[in-house]
Amino acid sequence: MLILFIIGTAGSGKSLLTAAFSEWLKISKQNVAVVNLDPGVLKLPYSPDVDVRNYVDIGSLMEEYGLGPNGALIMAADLIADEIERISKEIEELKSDIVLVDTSGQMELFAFRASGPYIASELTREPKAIIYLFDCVFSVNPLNYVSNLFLSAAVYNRFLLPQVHLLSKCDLLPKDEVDKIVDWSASRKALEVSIEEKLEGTKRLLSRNMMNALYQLGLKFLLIPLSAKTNEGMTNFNMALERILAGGEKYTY
Ligand SMILES: Nc1nc2c(ncn2[C@@H]2O[C@H](COP(=O)(O)OP(=O)(O)OP(=O)(O)O)[C@@H](O)[C@H]2O)c(=O)[nH]1
Ligand SMILES: [Mg+2]
Repeated sequence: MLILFIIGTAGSGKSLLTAAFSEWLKISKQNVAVVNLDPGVLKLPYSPDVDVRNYVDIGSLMEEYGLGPNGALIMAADLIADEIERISKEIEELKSDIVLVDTSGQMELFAFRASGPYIASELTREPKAIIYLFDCVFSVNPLNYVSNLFLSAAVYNRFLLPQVHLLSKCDLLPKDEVDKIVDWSASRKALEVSIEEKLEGTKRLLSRNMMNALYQLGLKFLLIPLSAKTNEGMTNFNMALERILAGGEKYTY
């Protein structure tokens, strides 16, 4: 069993990717299960095999403790951590080869609070990886792109798990724009040129320094463009997973 946590900024396409990739895997005859780890979601584009909303209810937390939606989500994350054994058991009983875990829109809850990494490490003893989503539309500006790189580096530092980076919603941009963002992820020079071209003043200086800091950390994030609407990039994504996580083998062993 391989557990994949889908993480990304709010609205970056985590839930739709979970839906589309699980369907894609089913067509490829893989034994896949889907877990919803977002307690605040009202409607999902898939039917989860395991749903955290069966363990915690945001509405009653808000009412009972007089919390706003974010306060309730923070409390919910701690309550999920308390239920982790039962949730793990439910996942293990599915006996799937690959499990997609859709996480909360409030990424900082999962990535930066103590409960997130605790949940990730305690959710079964199976091998795990992170799928980090860069929203294509948001990443088209080099400053946003570099800021998102920082977020993904922060996630990496928290989890220290293999991490695959996707450029989500790639159907929303012309191909040359998508290619340019992928180039930034592959070549420092390409990113540097765009920072010089597209930014000025403090933004240029900051972006350049942030980029240099990231390169100093030695973290390299090659982006795979992907669309959950057209399924473009699914094969590349799947190949990257097999390469990184199963040494080139299928997940079904
Ligand atoms: N065109 C296009 N739209 C997409 C794609 N993926 C997601 N969307 C749209 O983007 C919006 C957000 O998608 P979600 O899958 O709900 O994103 P999310 O990251 O789960 O959002 P939160 O859980 O609220 O943070 C929805 O309107 C989706 O239909 C894609 O690949 N292409
Ligand atoms: Mg979602």
